[in-house]
Amino acid sequence: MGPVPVRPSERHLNLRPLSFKCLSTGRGFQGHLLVYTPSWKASWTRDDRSLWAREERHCSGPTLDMPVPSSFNDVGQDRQLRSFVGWVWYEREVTLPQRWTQDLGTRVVLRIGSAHYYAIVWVNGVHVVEHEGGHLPFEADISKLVQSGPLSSCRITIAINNTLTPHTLPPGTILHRTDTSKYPKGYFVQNTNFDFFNYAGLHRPVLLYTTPTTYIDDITVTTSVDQGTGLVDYQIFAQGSEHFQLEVRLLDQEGKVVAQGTGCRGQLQVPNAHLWWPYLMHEHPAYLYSLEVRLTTQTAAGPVSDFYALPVGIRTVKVTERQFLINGKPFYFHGVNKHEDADIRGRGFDWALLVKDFNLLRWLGANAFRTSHYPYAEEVLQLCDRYGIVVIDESPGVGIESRVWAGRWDGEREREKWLSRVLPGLTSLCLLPSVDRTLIAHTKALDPSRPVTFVTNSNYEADLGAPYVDVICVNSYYSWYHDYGHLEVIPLQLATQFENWYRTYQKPIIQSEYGAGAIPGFHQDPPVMFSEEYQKALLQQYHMVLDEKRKNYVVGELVWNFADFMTDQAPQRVMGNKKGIFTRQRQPKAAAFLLRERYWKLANDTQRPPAARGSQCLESGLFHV
Ligand code: BDP
Repeated sequence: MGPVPVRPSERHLNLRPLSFKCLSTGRGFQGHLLVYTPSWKASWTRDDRSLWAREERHCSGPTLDMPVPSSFNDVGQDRQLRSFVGWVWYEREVTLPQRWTQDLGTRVVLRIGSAHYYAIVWVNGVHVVEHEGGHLPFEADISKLVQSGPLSSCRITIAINNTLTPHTLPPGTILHRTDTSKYPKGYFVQNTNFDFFNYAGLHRPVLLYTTPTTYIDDITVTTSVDQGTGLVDYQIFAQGSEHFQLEVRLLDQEGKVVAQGTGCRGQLQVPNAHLWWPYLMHEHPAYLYSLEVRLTTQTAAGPVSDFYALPVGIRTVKVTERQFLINGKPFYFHGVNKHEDADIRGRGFDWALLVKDFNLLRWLGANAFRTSHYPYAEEVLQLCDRYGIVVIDESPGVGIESRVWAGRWDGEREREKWLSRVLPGLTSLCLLPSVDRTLIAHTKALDPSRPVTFVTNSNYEADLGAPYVDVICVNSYYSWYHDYGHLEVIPLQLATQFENWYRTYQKPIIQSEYGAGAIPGFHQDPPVMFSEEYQKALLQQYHMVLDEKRKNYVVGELVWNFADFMTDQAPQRVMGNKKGIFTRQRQPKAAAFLLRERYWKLANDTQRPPAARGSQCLESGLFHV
């Protein structure tokens, strides 16, 4: 087992997951998924982690029932569990189908959607993989382990450490309190430099699936358009053998094959392509083709296939000095910043919550959101493709301190390692002069078809990231974090903000955050801070300036925040951050109705397709007034 970099404490917590849930990976043919029913026991203890790896859990004390996916923090009644920092143990035993364990032509994979923050995984007591970073999936081929013995059962053990250090993403520090007149011996707290609760656990689905031993490992697709013909460039990465055939077909929404090819790399051409449009920009938005990839290998037992179907939207995204263009047409972002956050489940993935959030986005008329402050579950992005929502996808680099990361920037290997963790998004980074250029260049090399941005709070004169980005994203909290209560200064301050940034960089600007806290049910007129009226009035002051500047170079507005969310406890936070326009339970505050009216008006004014103008409210519910 490799070294574990984060070991602040000897505290351990043992959890049994409720169920490793499964979801469709899109695999047909030989792909199989196991869905497990709940079977578990639980409680927690401080204990030696080697006990679990040695199968001596009976010595480790009681364990606690634990659902997966979920954060562990809010499901219990124990105060220590809520703010626990250290190693947490998950385990469950599953029975595999016979073919999985006996057919050596089957590859069995354990996939973990996300484990926050550092994870070590064992299968049947054998260490299989370690992973750092709480927001991206990872997997391990466990075929050898489950196919080597007579057992058809498989014991999955996952140890997670949620400690954040100056070298994690996001970073944090452990503060040791050594004054024994105030704190017990060994007392420490986790300190963070960001404004959301450090939820931890198995946050996304954990699943087992199979492929043949020669399989499709990855598919990269980029699209462009040439005079109405959609161009779909694909690259397929296969593993397991060099002898295979690859067939590629592109199907439209009626299931008709519109283009096909062979081999690992190629271009499919689609005459009169249906383009993918954001849902308020076209009468038939979010059009997705299906790219079907079939890999076939000849074996002694006959041909064996692996198969994957990937939804593909054909679209182009470009930026000019004043505009953000989708398929060559100006796009204005009217949306929200979000968090993966809800009652009880914390940051745990939940389909019901996700679908509710998407219904609220449509109710609002929001056409975009930012995945503040980390990459979200892939199911979220897939739904955006299906609903026609534009995403600003953020890296987990919020709160990085330049001086700490500067020291880590030596050497090519270290740089590559760091980049791979910071990507796929590139926002909210406190960038260094040398790092930002390299990071942005690296991001663009990975995907030249997408613009790159960086969300800044800083002064236009002091900013180090703006020269290298395609779009400038600026946050400001006028009349909230200063000039408390003085809403009348917003128009002047905001107009000055935009003018300074545009004069300096001549790039399109998005107001990437603005907002005010409102405790639901608090009313005061004339408005005072924390009342619903103040939140509404502050947004209105911003809107006056946005309406003026969007005629020139402002290409979007994203309110902070979609919903109230949990933070660390602090005197300026009232059971979390209350800048949501919805409550944490997804009920509208007064500001939500204001934004709803505004966003539908913006949709009608700026993006409504000509054919739909004039009708008050289409059957499809796409356009409201
Ligand atoms: C912004 C941060 C965000 C905070 C917000 C606030 O990006 O994470 O929650 O301020 O203070 O600058 O509400």
